[in-house]
Amino acid sequence: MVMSKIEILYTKAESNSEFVLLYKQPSVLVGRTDVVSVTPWLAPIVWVKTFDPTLINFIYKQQNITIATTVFALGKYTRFLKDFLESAEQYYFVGFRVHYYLFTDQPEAVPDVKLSEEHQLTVRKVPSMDRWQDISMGRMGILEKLTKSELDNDTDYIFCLDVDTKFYGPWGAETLGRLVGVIHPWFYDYKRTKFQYERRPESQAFIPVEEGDYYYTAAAFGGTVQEVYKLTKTCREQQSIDAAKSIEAIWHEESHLNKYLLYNKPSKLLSPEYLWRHIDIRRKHVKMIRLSHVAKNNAEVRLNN
Ligand code: UD2
Repeated sequence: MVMSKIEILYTKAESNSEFVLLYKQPSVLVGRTDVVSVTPWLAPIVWVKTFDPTLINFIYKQQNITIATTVFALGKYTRFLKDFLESAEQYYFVGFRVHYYLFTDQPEAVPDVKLSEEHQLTVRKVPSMDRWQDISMGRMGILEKLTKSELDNDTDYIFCLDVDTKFYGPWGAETLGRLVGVIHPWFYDYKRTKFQYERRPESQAFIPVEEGDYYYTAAAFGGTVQEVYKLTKTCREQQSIDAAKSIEAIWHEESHLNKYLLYNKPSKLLSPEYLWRHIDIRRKHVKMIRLSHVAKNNAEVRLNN
């Protein structure tokens, strides 16, 4: 049989009435070589053309999974919700069960976006806060509570995403894993000594200059519900210890996330395709932009500076 494009055929074989699965043969010799697609601890780093999306989505489809997805929009950040949700409906886990949990201080400002049949949205009201840093860090405690006991029983995986983002390409089952980190779009080609980890030993987020694997973004992370519970609980606890000592890590919860992922290695890493700088910025290794930050004027959109 000649296949003009990669396709999955799930049919009854004529010979023995067993089901067969047909798709392009994988190769051990031919594949993408311009980027590294595995970590030193053998976790995949996901880039376009290192996997077959049709095949992966097909495999996970059999498992009837649900993916919780959290997003926070407080203060003026509610303005990002429309683009975020509309673009997610176009590209994010299309055909899979997704339950968005949207945390906001203004439920009345949540736009009415038409969701596909498999996707649902729950809006949860949270108190307003005065400092954007507290909003950003406070997410860890709210996510800890959510993942501990407040999710639907059938939830398998969860992703936690920044709201000032927009999808431009498919984000599917290739991103699923036990503990998933996303490589930060600004630092992926930096030496570890230049990563903006917290360098003050007094902080719980401290990472010595000679340590570090990658610099991960806090704008997107995920995994199984149990793993994300452990991650968010630890980060919340570490932030509280710092607060009691009047220390705030350089990049807030992102610094604590980086500390956690250094000593609790992610089982899968997503390349900067999965959280890019801006749709108009291009770099040769990033051949597809799936989710990107949108431009924002921090001074105008934040409550404080
Ligand atoms: C970086 C991180 C972000 C977070 C922050 C902490 C990247 C790409 N992003 O982004 O994840 O770690 O640094 O320093 O690494 N929010 C509101 N209302 C506000 C302020 C924030 O809802 O008034 C929420 C919202 O979901 C937003 C998130 O908090 O997406 C992070 O805030 P940010 O996007 O302003 O942080 P930023 O761009 O410095």
